[in-house]
Amino acid sequence: MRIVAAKKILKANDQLAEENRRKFNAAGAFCVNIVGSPGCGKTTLLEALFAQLGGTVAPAVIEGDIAGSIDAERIDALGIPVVQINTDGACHLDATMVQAAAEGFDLPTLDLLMIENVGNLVCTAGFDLGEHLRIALLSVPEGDDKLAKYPAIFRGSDALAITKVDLLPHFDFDVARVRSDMKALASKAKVFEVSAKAGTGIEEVAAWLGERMQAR
Ligand SMILES: Nc1nc2c(ncn2[C@@H]2O[C@H](COP(=O)(O)OP(=O)(O)OP(=O)(O)O)[C@@H](O)[C@H]2O)c(=O)[nH]1
Ligand SMILES: [Mg+2]
Repeated sequence: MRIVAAKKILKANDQLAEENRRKFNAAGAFCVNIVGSPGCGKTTLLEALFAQLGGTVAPAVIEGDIAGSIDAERIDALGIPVVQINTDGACHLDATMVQAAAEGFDLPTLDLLMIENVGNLVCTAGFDLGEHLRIALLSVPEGDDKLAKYPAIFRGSDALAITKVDLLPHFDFDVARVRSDMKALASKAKVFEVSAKAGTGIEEVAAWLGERMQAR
């Protein structure tokens, strides 16, 4: 009985996610769902990407956090429209939350809507938000075994950004293992090696994002 109820919730979420996607398509806004563990570098990557993209796109951000507005304040400081969602304990965003948050934007004026999901490698995997792309982040300090241990989130992603690669000299992190695990889980996904601190790999992510926006 409980399993049926959970399936119903997921089905309702999928329907709403499709509705969100239709709205984003109609408005010409490309939507990206950024997922990864707490502290893996999601907001820092967003900041670096926006610096790289400069004025070439009109972006906006939906920030998902259990509490507070720290990340939204960081995006607001860049002069980029942002809506903060507080999930009050829920460990992931869902399509209903994104629908409500998107009402805070004038969608037709946007090219790129970035959603920073709640930091979580498990629960975020099951919830389509209506995005066009999902980018998963794995930071070097988390360890190179995470794709093997938390496969779902990586399997459904269009790209993997290995973040904080400036820290590689300090950790036993095998990049080749992560690349090979990602190939097994999502053979078509792009893999980037990124350091927002050192500014490496950001250009490649921005270029790929631009290509995917053009291709849609
Ligand atoms: N060394 C290094 N540190 C980084 C890099 N990117 C982010 N950090 C640090 O990692 C910490 C967390 O970064 P955030 O961008 O806030 O991480 P987040 O994934 O948005 O965190 P939550 O939203 O809380 O889940 C901060 O102390 C950053 O300065 C990087 O490329 N290299
Ligand atoms: Mg963040």
